[in-house]
Amino acid sequence: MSAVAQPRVASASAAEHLARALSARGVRRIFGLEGGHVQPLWDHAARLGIAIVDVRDERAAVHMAHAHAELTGETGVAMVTAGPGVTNTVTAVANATISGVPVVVIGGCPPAAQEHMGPLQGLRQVEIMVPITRFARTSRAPENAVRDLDAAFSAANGEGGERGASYLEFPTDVLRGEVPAQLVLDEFSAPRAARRIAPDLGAVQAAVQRLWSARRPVVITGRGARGAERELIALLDAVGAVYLDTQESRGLVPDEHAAGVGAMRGVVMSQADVVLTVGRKLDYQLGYGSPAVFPHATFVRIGESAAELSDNRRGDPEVRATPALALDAILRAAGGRAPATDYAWSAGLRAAHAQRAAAYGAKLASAPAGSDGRMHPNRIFAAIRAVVPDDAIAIADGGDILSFARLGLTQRTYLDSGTFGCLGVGVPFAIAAALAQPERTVVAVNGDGAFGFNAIEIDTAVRHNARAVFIVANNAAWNIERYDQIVNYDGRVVGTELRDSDYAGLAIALGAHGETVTDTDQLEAALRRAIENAPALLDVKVTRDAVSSDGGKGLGYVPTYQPLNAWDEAERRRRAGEVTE
Ligand SMILES: Cc1ncc(C[n+]2csc(CCOP(=O)(O)OP(=O)(O)O)c2C)c(N)n1
Ligand SMILES: [Mg+2]
Repeated sequence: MSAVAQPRVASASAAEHLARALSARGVRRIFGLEGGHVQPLWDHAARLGIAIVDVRDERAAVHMAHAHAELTGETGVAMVTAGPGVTNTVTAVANATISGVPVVVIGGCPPAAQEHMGPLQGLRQVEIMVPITRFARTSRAPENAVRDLDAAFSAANGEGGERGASYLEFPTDVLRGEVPAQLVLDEFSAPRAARRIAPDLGAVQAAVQRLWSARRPVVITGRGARGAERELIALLDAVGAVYLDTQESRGLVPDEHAAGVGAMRGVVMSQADVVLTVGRKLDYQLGYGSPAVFPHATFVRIGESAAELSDNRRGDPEVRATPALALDAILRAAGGRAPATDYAWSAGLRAAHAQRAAAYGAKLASAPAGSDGRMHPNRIFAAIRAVVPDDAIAIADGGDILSFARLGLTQRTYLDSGTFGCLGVGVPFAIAAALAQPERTVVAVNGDGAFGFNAIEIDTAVRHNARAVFIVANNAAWNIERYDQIVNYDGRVVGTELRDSDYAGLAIALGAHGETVTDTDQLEAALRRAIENAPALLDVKVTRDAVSSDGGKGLGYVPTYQPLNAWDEAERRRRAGEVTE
């Protein structure tokens, strides 16, 4: 076959090549805030029909790119201008990296001829971004711009490491630089298939040995397990293991599945003899895997990266692989082998779980008002259970309210403030969700404190017709912190009270539908109207008196060794040489 020369554009600016590369990669939407430094690329992206979601603060753009990536499986893309445009993204960039979500942030910076001369919006931005990204680079040669963009996408998607945010900046003169078409290789803008790492067979056999000889096996999943639903369920069935999900992997295994024992989390952790982690770090949410929290357990670990395989507790074995492939290989290697699982133990846990979960659900709708006469926050979740479909996208952000939401919301698609505890994600996450999947209902439950960070983005929701429902659980306080001051600092409440502001009025002023709800009887109807008239906000006046699970367990206090008081005490006993039972 003889090579046929393809017709090519003779030459174009780096900005035009970059816009084409983004389009060729399948990028259909960019979140950002304009500035002259990035305008050449902004303009070419728009000319190619890439939708630009223009926000009011760059942090929100990166939160939106994060949620977009979470919900679509694509790489989220944000574009921000030099200087404050870049520094405004820091919190959201760190959050994406800590959450392991692939986001590419494209920044601007001054032209080379002005470098070190005191230019407008000049700053050593890459140095700020290095510790909070997987990749941070200035692209200095126009002919390498598309290659650098490809490298940023690869790093964000975890090629050779963990997933997270990439930061790539272009000086404005580089964006304007002309690049002959033959210098831009197609391979740098070709979409890539998701990475798949096959397991080592020795490790697979060792995992079978461990799992099939366990008496009390527990499987715990994290973000890395997404995409392995089928294999995960098959393994749970084959081993008869019980299952704990975490917020990162919510919805992987349906609630009805016989392995689910989420309401018995503490008991399960204290009794397990073999714990299989799948794509999950043993971070603070899992007591760092400490023997104080898992006194009888050894660990088997499956994951693609070191962080999921060996943080805090070593696995025996550690199966480094894409979880779906590892689980599948384990199942094949086990064949029809009978597990040693104590089925009376797992059945007992399951029954106790079912009873607890049902009792919890039944109590939501009768949760008592506080001494201030305001409703219990759980009334919000009773109304959501009654009105919002299970296939909706649920989002939670805040302190106490996040703790209530984790138990109150039942939707399988769920996003929240995450391990970074990143207050402020609720509004931008909901907007990106509504834009990515306009056919689904999107409900975000926010504390009044958390809501404030990105409240102005309701303006963005209105301008882009992002039909999300924002619920503000308004207790006029940063309440989980206020509770900590009351309990642990002799009641000296300082800087944790807020105004009982009119958030419905705020939403209306920004062009959205807004209602204040003070009466529990009005909640369901108001929620229906909000869904109908979205974008919409419900300002629900809730009591400060309700103590959340996180608040009650000491999360706000920040104990020394562990995130929760009970685990911290167990850790102290372990350090003192006492035996934990
Ligand atoms: C950006 C940020 N600032 C501060 C905190 C500390 N913090 C955690 S929860 C919380 C209170 C949140 O208040 P609100 O959103 O109103 O929820 P509530 O506890 O009142 O339900 C604070 C200040 C944080 N996690 N993130
Ligand atoms: Mg509050």
